[in-house]
Amino acid sequence: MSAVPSGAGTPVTSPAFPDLPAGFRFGAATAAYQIEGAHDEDGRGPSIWDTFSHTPGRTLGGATGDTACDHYHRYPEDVELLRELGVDGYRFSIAWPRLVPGGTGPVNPKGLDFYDRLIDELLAAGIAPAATLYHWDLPQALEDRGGWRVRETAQAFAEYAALAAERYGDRVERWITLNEPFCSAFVGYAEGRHAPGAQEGRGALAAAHHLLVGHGLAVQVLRAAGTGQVGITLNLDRLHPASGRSEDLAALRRAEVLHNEVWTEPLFAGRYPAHEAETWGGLADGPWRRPGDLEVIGEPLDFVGINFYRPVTVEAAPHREADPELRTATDIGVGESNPYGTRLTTMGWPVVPAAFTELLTGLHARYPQLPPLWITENGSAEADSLTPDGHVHDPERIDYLAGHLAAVADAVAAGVDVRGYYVWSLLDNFEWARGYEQRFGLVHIDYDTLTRTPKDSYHWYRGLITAHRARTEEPAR
Ligand code: IFM
Repeated sequence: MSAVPSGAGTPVTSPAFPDLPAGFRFGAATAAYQIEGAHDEDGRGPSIWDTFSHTPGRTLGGATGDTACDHYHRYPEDVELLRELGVDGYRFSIAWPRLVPGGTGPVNPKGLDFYDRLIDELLAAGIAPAATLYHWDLPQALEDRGGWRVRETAQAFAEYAALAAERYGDRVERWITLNEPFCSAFVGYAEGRHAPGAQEGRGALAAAHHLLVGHGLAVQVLRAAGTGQVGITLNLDRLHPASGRSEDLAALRRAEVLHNEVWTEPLFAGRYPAHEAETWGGLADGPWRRPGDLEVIGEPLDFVGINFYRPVTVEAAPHREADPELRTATDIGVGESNPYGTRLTTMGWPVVPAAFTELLTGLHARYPQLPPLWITENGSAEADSLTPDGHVHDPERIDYLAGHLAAVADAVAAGVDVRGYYVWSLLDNFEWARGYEQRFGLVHIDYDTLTRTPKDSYHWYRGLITAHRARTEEPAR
């Protein structure tokens, strides 16, 4: 056990710090719609998440990102929190509708200025910026023209990427084209739990493909602009069958395609998944695929970002008979039970760090030529509250983070090249359809006053970073 000082001088007793290699980098992550607010300010256009969250019944309690954490106005305070935290890097996302309100066409100078200010503030604080170009906030105007169902959106994404690269390419260390395209395609267009709230099998598969094409085109323009490192962030899943029943094992095979191989096979092996026809029938090889697409999608990358939270249990689920196309994309159930017998976070997610090691080592074994990995998100939502002494005591989050960092260290020890880790999230924020009840932050947000209060986990993470540097620094000559 080690003890690190909290901000108020109270020692925070923590589990042992993980044994990560010298040069391993630590950071924190956020995303634009979840923290910025200022949804209609300074020329920002509407995104699909503005439309979705303003539609009654779509988000918990009707929550929207209109104000969120008001980061748009309070970013200097947030950068100061990052500086105090001692992180090497900060992963944020650029809001496409702030830069190009209509998705294509006129550019918004005030939107461009905002990220200039943020990036410069980060650099002045000695923090390396990592920018995600697409964290789910598609300009509504593009959705009105078909959204990710149509190829034009991939082209528009590349144009927006070129704009961002030209403006910020000299200062952003790491570029992430897409965040979790699984959610954009399948949660957004098949399940409908996320914006744009569609329930279409065909639309979801076309969206998955066009997201990948958009990614590849964006890599090309980022390279042409001579930017820093370029990669993509995937939320690959460590899947387990709910039982040994043949139906569940067949569902597991389909889920491997849906959750993982639909992304990894085109990106890292230059082919479509071998078992895709079993998963989607005739829809798998849809007309959205064109000759040459696999070459675009497979553009070489400098790194791959991995977001991990929990393992997933798969069980066969009843088909949705109403729509044969839809059922092909949604007939795989995520088990409700917790076969791991471990604690659940407030998201209802089982805490199983060993599954993280398994995911990383499994990926490495399957694609040995993979570029270095960065953990671009990992963290837990807990039932945090501000105590009368002005603190937020969150031992569960400290335990979660320590366990998952140790799991990363185990993967590194097993030969996986992992270069860094961004905790999700710097701030409590808008957790999409779950609104503001789920708190993932190292920093507590009072949504009435927007006051920021670092939690115990913030102080613990700061201590971990300091201890890591002290342990791994070269002795002075
Ligand atoms: O809040 C999200 C984030 O936007 C994407 N990855 C998962 C997080 C927690 O659900």
